[in-house]
Amino acid sequence: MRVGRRSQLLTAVMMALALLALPLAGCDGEPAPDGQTPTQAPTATATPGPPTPALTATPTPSPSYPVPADIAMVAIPEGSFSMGSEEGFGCERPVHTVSLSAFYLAEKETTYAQWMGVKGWAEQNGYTFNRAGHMGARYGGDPDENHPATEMEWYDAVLWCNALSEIEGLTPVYYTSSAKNEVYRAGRIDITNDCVNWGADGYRLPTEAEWEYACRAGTTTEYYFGNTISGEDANFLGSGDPFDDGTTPVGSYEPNAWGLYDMHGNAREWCWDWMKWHYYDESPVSNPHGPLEGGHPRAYRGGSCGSDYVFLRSANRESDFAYHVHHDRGFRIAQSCPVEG
Ligand SMILES: [Ca+2]
Ligand SMILES: [Ca+2]
Repeated sequence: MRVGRRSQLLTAVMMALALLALPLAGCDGEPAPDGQTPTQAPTATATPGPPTPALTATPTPSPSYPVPADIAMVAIPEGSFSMGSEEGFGCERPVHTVSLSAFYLAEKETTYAQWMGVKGWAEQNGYTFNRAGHMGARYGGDPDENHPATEMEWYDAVLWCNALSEIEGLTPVYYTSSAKNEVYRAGRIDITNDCVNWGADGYRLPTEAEWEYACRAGTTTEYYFGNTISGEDANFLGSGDPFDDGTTPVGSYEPNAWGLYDMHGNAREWCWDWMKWHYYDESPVSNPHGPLEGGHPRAYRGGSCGSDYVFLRSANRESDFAYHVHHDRGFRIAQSCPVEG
């Protein structure tokens, strides 16, 4: 009898361990954020400990996210605006005129559900991401899949744009070299402006100029709703929302005049440009794409749920190395308009 009961126990333990190992298999090869290695499942020959709830608990399967059917894009009109601020940090000066062609910008930050849907397809189709990404901010509240995706490198945001382009049968924007004969699908490549097909109909990150122009939506004040900010306007550090210092679901606050949500706060947003402190001294007037030479961190905009409100200003510029992740940094996508003629 004792042998029989022990055999039954071992069988149950092995079945439970096999079930436990399933989610790990689904994460095969994905480094966890911050370089953590997923915990290895114990082997079936390990000495079984006392019976645990795992023997009877129903394992939660890894959620499967479909490819997003439609990501709402807002048509941003061509026009000129005064970029920068004389009141802000030195990198925001001088205020200078910039003219932009019409383009599209995503109505909202990329959500975790969208991130996972595209990434899942991409990993079955030749893409390799550097990070897994994360559901909302790591600190504060209890985020769900409608929170912004966070914890992706700049490289990953660019790869994701290319993957979405390929899903939709559009021409990818980013290539591994200036020859533009190989679509950028893996790794960390410090692609330059001449590796970009700016006229392609695929998805891309906005430039800093596009981002600020779209955020302002015709306003010249510090924020698109005026010169002061409250917790009613946006999600920033200490703003009083239910998620405390974490992200809120995308689109939780009033949009700007052009219908764009969360341009101030929630997730910080990667832009295309290399961040050069004095770039505004040399920026071209028409469709600036940032410095031509590398060796700079990449720009991101808008501040976040973890930012003091001063970092949410329309003109505020921040930057980080392309291989870094931040617990409340994500992105939103842009798309060039077809060039007529
Ligand atoms: Ca907040
Ligand atoms: Ca944002």
